Formats: sequence, structure tokens, C-alpha cells
Amino acid sequence: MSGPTSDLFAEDALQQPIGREQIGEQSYVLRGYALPWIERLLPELRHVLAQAPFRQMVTPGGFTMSAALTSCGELGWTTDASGYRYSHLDPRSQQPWPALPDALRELAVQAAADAGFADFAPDACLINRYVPGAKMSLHQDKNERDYGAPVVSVSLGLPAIFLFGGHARSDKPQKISLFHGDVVVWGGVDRLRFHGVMPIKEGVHPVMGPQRINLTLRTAG
Ligand SMILES: O=C(O)CCC(=O)C(=O)O
Repeated sequence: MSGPTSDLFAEDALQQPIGREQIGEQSYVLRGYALPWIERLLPELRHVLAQAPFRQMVTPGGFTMSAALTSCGELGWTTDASGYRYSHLDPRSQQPWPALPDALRELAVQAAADAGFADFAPDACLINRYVPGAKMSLHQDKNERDYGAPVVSVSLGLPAIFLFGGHARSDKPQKISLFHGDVVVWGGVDRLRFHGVMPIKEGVHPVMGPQRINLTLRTAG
């Protein structure tokens, strides 16, 4: 191949690391792991978003989150003035959240198993949409009923710098670049580590456009 398209892919190939990187005792980045699922994943995602569109949510402290959110699965994570919680109904439509799609579940279960967590049974997938400038502050995932199951987090679209901290908010986080198709899995002794996302840089992803979408699967109920 020649011309600008092949150059673009050549640059991507140089930029995107491959394989499995250990980032904690029981935490891994699985580089490009979701790519073989993408063709099935994107129509599933469009179907979910048609039923439960992205919306801006407000924290209990009154701040509007810069990432827009929605969910699929039996339980969806929400936040408003009265707190953070999982609910069976989408508060906007008062309907159940869209079902967890098959390819997304398969991908998450297989990624968890490859990272050492057999029998992952996700019942909640939070979907975050970041436009350039949007971020996620350091936080712990603590609204799930038990912490035995890992968190599986799929990145699509624009690259991001993922912050992976320790068990105290003040612990200096590792800065990990995440690209389209990367999957991060953390659990076990690392399950409650602080994590977040730095502001997304301006850009247009060739498949996803000017945005990053993150799908985070958990066992919540
Ligand atoms: O967007 C990401 O990579 C992380 C999302 C996240 O931290 C969360 O949903 O709890």
C-alpha cells in the first residue's frame, strides 16, 4: 500500500504497544485485546446508545462530570445530588438499562480470565464518553457489593493517559497511555486502587471520531 492511509497505519503501528503489561500485582493492560471484537462491538454499542443515550451527570457535591455517561447490564451506575449508586432502572427513561451485549460480555470474561480472574460474571457496564478536554478525577470503585470480582475496562477511540494510583488518594499514580482496543483489568489486591483519566487531547480517531469511549464492566450486585 502507498499514500496517506498506509502512512497513518504505519504511524499507529509504531505508536501502539502490543502484548500484556503488568501494572500491579493483579493488574494488567492487554494491548489491542479488543480489536478482534470491534466489528461486533460497535453495532452493539450503537444499539445500547439508541436505548440509553449519553447524558451529563452531577456528583453529590454538585459538579457536572465532564465525561458523559450511560450504562448497560442489569445494573447501571448513576450519580446525582443524593449520591452514587447502582440502579436497575435508567433514571431518565424509568426503563431497565439495555441488556449487556453478547460480544461485550464475551470480551470482558475472556480478558478477565487471561488476567487471572476466572469466572468473571459482569452485571454492569458503565459507558463513559470523553470529548477532548474531558477527564475523570482519581477515585476508587466502591459502589459494588463485593470486591471479589475484577474491573475490566475497554478503551475505544482517542488515546488517553490513564492514572493508576495506590490505595491512598495521595499515592503518586502511574501514567499509562491507552489506545483504541486496549483493555485494562485490575482486581484482587489491586481492586480498590485509585484510578482516573487525564484530560483527553484534541484529535480525531479514524474509527471513532473526535471522542474516546470507555466501557467499564463490573460485578455490582
Ligand atoms: O475511562 C477510563 O479509562 C476509566 C473509567 C473509570 O475510571 C471508571 O469508570 O470508573
